[in-house]
Amino acid sequence: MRLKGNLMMQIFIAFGLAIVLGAVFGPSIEVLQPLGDLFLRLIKFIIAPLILASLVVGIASTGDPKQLGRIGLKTIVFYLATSAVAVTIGLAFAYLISPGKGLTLTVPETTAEVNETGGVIATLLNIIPENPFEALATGNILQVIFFAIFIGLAITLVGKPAQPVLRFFEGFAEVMYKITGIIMWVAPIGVLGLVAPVVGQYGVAVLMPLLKVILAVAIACAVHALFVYSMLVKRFAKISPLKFFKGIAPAAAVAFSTCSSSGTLPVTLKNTQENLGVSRKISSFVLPLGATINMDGTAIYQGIAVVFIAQFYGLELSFLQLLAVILTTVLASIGAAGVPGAGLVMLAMVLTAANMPLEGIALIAGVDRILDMFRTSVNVMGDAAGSVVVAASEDELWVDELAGENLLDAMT
Ligand code: DAS
Repeated sequence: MRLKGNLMMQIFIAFGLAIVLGAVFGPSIEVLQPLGDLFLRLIKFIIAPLILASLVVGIASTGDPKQLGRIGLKTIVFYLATSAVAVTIGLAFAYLISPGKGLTLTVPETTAEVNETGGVIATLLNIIPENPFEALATGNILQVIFFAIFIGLAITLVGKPAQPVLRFFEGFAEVMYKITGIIMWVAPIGVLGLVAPVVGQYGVAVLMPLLKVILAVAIACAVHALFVYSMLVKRFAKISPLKFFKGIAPAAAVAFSTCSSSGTLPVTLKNTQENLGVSRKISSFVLPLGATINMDGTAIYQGIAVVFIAQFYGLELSFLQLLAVILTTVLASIGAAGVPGAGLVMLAMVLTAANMPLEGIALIAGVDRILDMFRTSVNVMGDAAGSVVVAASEDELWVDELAGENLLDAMT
């Protein structure tokens, strides 16, 4: 079942309704929260089996280790490069808008549990699962990817005797895609249940002092997506930016509502395959990797948050400190998981690396959920742009064939 335009329309109507209900009923609108939690749990429960099945099939369909290495390298280079550009855009907008200048804020107690995310080495080692079934049970995306790659490669090495195993995973993947399609019917209700309580909780009084930060993050995210991704998909995949953004809109909307790149994965997989023509092999490898190690929106947020905190405390950031911010942000995004609030935890690492006061986190933690909506949306669009560009470079982008179908679809 294709994500038809009317589903997108329903999601946008749900957004509008959520904002109105949140503004009118305030915090009491949190009665809708269970609808959001229901949707979030539904898409989370299919992530691990969906990635396992689609990635095993994807790898086994060629199982060429050389191609796999090439795809992996292209993916990682694309993600690190766009994250470095993103944090630089964030820093630029922070100096342009100066959200921290002349602000008087009572610094609330630091409520955010700022536990360190592992370093890069620990993160890379942690990719190898000690128990693959535990990785599936706990939804450890990177470990599931590792497990799936090994199974896929081993199926090709074993050859004919392993065909029943491949057939099983092919059927399992079809079943998981069908379940994803069914769950997407709940998306509009889920969006309503996730967004309305957030709007109801943040009265204007809370938002006003930090409105400049929210605007800085929103504008920088929009500029990054509209310029960087448009240029990349047009230049390297010959896809029109309008088609790209229209194709990935459902996933961006789910990311905005759930604040979880990993949670949005089933929708990102579906959108890139069905609307943008990315092959299952490329999408099921590049997207789960991106949901974990690629966070352009978060990188933008780090740049803005660091400058905001420096300005609030009247600190001047040296060039070396800015360089430390860029490097730590790019590396820290590898270690951060695609879950709500990951960026706030990363901010602790970035502030420490830039020798800045950790208390600054308390200044911005209050509106983190709103900032997380923008950054997660861009994270997911960045993952999708990566899958489109890598697929095009591997000649596995079938957008032309899709064009006819989409046209037909549009006419029905
Ligand atoms: N919510 C995170 C994600 O899912 C991003 C962040 O917290 O910065 O990508």
